[in-house]
Amino acid sequence: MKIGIVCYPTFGGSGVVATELGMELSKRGHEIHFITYKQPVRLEQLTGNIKFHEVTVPEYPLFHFQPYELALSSKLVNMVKLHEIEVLHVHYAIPHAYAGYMAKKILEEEGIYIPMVTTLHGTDITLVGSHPFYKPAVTFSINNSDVVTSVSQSLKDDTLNLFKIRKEIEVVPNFIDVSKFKTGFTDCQRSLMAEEDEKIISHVSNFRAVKRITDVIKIYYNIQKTIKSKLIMVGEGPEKELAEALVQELGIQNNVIFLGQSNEVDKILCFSDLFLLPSEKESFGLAALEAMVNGVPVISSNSGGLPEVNIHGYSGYLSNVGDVDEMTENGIKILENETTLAKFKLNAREQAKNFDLHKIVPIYEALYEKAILEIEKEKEKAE
Ligand code: GMT
Repeated sequence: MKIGIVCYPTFGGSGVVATELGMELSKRGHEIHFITYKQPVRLEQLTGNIKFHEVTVPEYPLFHFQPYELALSSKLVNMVKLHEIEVLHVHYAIPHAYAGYMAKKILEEEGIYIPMVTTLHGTDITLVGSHPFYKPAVTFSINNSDVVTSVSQSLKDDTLNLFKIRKEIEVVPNFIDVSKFKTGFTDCQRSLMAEEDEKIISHVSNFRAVKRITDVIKIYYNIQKTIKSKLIMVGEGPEKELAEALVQELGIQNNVIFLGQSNEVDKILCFSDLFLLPSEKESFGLAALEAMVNGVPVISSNSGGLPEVNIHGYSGYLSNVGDVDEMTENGIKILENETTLAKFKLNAREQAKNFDLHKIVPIYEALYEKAILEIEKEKEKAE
């Protein structure tokens, strides 16, 4: 199949999932066209089978806001025609599903029928999408997609509660390439980060308020009173300065390392002993899955889709949002005993196997095939 993928090309989970999906689909023989404003960060290499088409928005002084959706719709129309793309897969409803729908309708005028698969990722529904400014457009785009998927049952439930949805929503969980982590990294240089008798605790996110990174610092502060350890913070975002200030205030600056944005998250996770994700909201928690596949147990909140990923008492523990004390206790429970830690590490990896890309990617392929067949019938009816 010739598949057009629209996503955010940045470090966010939705862009990562879209990129990994495109790369795997190309390995399975499909022709993939990424259509976005920048080459996705995890897109390792462009090949004969993976192409990147940049959406540019010409600056014009009259526009206070540059019309990205319009530029994206036009680019989609042009690329579908030029490369004979058969299906569009848009990740994140805003504004991708809206722009995709416009492209679909423009193409229809020319007798080209193309289905659009929309994947809902979380904040496009729970934080941004449900805002009155966007709600009518998001509702419309979801109802007018040919196929709608959500990355967890919890996100599906939220979507049905927040919007008037007529469309069936298929739950297709996020995934990870388990085989990539079979042997682990041989250059896992733990000694660069911590002393031999120290445990390593980590957190990876975009440091937005929803991630509650001050809770991460507080949990670590409490744990390090009992367990000799270091905290590695990976990412950039609006709450970073607040977290840095809290680290100073608590006097733990020698034990907390802010690494900034990294393309080598797996190298950090491979020597981590515990991963913290106390988010206010998390439709899935891809960061938790990335930790687990590296054999890192997860202390998380029980918000959104996290209970579908992290299993309480098995791959880690879950607590109510903001319950720093319980998260601390559970973290210590895992770290204080080497046998317990080894068991949780093993379990974390086992649990991650349920989300192996070889199980999930065929589900997307089947959805594309079904959508193409349906649109062909629609075209026949129209002719
Ligand atoms: O977590 C973020 O703020 C980024 C956001 C995104 O769209 O990139 O992540 C969302 O999508 C990820 C991939 O499906 C999920 O794993 C995250 O849980 C979800 N974030 C939230 O729901 C807050």
